[in-house]
Amino acid sequence: MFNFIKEKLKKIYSHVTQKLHSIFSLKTIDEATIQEVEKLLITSDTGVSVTKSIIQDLQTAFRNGALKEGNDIKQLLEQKLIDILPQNKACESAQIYLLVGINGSGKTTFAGKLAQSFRQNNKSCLIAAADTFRAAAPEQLSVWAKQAQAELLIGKNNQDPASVTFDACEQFKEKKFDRLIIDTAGRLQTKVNLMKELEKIKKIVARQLPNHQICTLLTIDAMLGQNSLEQATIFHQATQLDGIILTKVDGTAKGGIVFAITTKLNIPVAYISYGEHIDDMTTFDATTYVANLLGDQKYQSHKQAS
Ligand SMILES: Nc1nc2c(ncn2[C@@H]2O[C@H](COP(=O)(O)OP(=O)(O)OP(=O)(O)O)[C@@H](O)[C@H]2O)c(=O)[nH]1
Ligand SMILES: [Mg+2]
Repeated sequence: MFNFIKEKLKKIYSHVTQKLHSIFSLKTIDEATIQEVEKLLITSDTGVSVTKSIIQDLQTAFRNGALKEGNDIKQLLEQKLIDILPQNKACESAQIYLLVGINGSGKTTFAGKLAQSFRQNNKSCLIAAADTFRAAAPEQLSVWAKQAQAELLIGKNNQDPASVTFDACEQFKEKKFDRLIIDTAGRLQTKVNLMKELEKIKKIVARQLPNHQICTLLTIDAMLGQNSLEQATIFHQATQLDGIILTKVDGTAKGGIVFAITTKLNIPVAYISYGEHIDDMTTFDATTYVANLLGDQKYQSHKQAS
């Protein structure tokens, strides 16, 4: 079933990019062309208010004679999309990374990828398995930790996640690690007690490691589109997010959600996660992201490439 949805999304993706490309190659354009762009932006989940503002700018430029052909639309659209995105300065000097998000949004996978990127930068890393809820979670994390050559701290079955975090902070200090990644259990934003648990984890870190910057990152599954806006809003209220990790960017047309989230909540996208290989991640760069969205470039999974 899931594969069916995935395939369907891939089809929408290629439909959007194909349509955009045919618009960009037009030698003459009219108001209807701009309406077509509007439809495609909405399809890719860019959101109504962002789309409206972009379309107004395109219409004004068209009426002033500044847009003559498809390529002019492309240039302006590209620039507008890049300008909307806030600069990615999230977590530049953080040592502690707290990963939060709904079930299955890609936290554990990203924990492995992040640890790998630290290793590549010669930073020693401890990963805390603060998901003590799902029995298979530590095992899954240990596979990633092994690959990234990171140390892993596993809590006891049903140990309070805040208590695992406490132990991790102690070990982090004692063994003088450079980075600490805390992987938490997936939770629905509507579960108040589970959201409070995140607050508790943050308090422990702030108390145990007061001189270290903590970066709270929310994993957003790019395939979920507009639903993610509500998730981000509530997680932000509960935990004061520093950045978004957009996951599963491989093969979806729903990447437009980034514009809706960043404009509404003013939280930067910090990372892009785009596959199941440990190297399938990158820090967010607006120009590359927009090129990817418009189909000029594709985040290439290392798995497919090898
Ligand atoms: N294609 C693709 N799949 C991904 C990506 N990130 C994660 N996945 C897959 O999505 C599924 C869920 O990923 P997890 O990392 O376990 O997600 P989680 O947020 O830790 O899940 P819970 O701990 O259950 O809340 C797994 O099958 C992953 O292989 C990605 O960037 N691209
Ligand atoms: Mg997990």
